[in-house]
Amino acid sequence: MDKLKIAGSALPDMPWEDRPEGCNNVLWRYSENPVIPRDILPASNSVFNSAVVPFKGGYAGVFRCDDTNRRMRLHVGFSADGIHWNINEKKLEFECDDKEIGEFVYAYDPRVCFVEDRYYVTWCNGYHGPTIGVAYTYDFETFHQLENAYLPFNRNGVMFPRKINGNFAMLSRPSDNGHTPFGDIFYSESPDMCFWGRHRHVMSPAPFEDSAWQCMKIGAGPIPIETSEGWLLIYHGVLHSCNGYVYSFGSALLDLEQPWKVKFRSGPYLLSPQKDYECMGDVPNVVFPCAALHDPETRRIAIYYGCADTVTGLAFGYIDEIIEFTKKNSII
Ligand code: BMA
Repeated sequence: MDKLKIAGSALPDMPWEDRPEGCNNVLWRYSENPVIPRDILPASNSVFNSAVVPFKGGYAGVFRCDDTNRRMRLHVGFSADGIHWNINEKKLEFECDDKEIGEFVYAYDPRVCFVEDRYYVTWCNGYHGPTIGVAYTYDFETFHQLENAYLPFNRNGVMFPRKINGNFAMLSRPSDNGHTPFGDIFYSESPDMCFWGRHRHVMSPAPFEDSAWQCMKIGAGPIPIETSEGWLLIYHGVLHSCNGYVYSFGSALLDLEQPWKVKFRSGPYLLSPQKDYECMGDVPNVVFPCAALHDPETRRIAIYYGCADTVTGLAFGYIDEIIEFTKKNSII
C-alpha cells in the first residue's frame, strides 16, 4: 500500500505520550488523566465533552462547563500545551443580530472546526428542544451566532473541515427531546452556512449481534480527518445495559466526495469506559469524544473525550493504526 496521505497542518508539539510498554491497544490513555478536573472553575460542577483546536501557536477550546446549578454552559479556554488550560470564568456569550435565535437557553457538547478562514462552533443549542447551534469566530473572543442548522430535535452536529461538492458539510444526529433511545448519523450540505439540505443517511446503530457497544444509537465525535483512505470519523456508540446507557467510541472511514457512503466501520470499540473516572461521575460509564488534534507528519492523534459527564480525558494513537484497525475489523 502507498503511504497513507493525511491532510492537516503540521502540529509537531501536540500533546503526546508514547504507548506504554506492554500495551497492545490501538489507543492508550494519558497517564495524568483526567486533563481537566471538574472544578477547574469556582462554579463548575463538571467540564467534559469539549472542543479543542490549534490556535496561534498554542490551543484554544470551547468547553462544556455545567455549573453548580447544573446549567449547561459553554466557556472559552486557552492553553500553551493542550494539557494545562485557562478557562474563562465568564460563560461564552454569542453575538446575534436576531433576538429570536440569540436568546440563550442552554448549550452543550460543542465542536470547533476551522474551514477556510474562520473557526465554526457547532453545539447542542436549546431552541424549543435541542438542535444544532452554529457560530463563527476568528479570535475566540467574539462569536457571531448564525441560524440554527436544523429543526429540533438534533444533537452532535459535526462539520467537515473543507467544502464538499462546493458546499459546507455537516454530520448530525436527529433525536428526541429526552434521552433518545435511538439515533442514526446523517449528512447535510449548505451553500451559505444558513440553509442546510441535501440530507443523506450515513449510518445506523449496528446490529446487536455484530457490535453491541453501538447497537442503540451512534453520533459523530471529533471533526473528521481527511486521508487518502477516506474521512476518518471517530464516533460514539451506545449500549443499553441492565444498568443504563454505556457510551464507547469507535471509528469509520467515509467516502471523500460522498461522505454518506461508509467504506469501513469498526466492530470492536477503540475505547470504552474502564477507568474509575470514566465509570464514576455524574453519568457513569461514558467516554464521549468531541475533539482531536493530529500531526500529519508523525501520524499522531490526541483525542479529547468527556469522562462520565464529569471530567475531560485524553487518549493517544497513530492514525495509520486506527485506519488499519478499522479496515481489518470492519463490520461492513
Ligand atoms: C447525551 C448528551 C451528552 C452526554 C451523554 C451521556 O445525550 O447529554 O452530553 O455525554 O448523553 O450522558
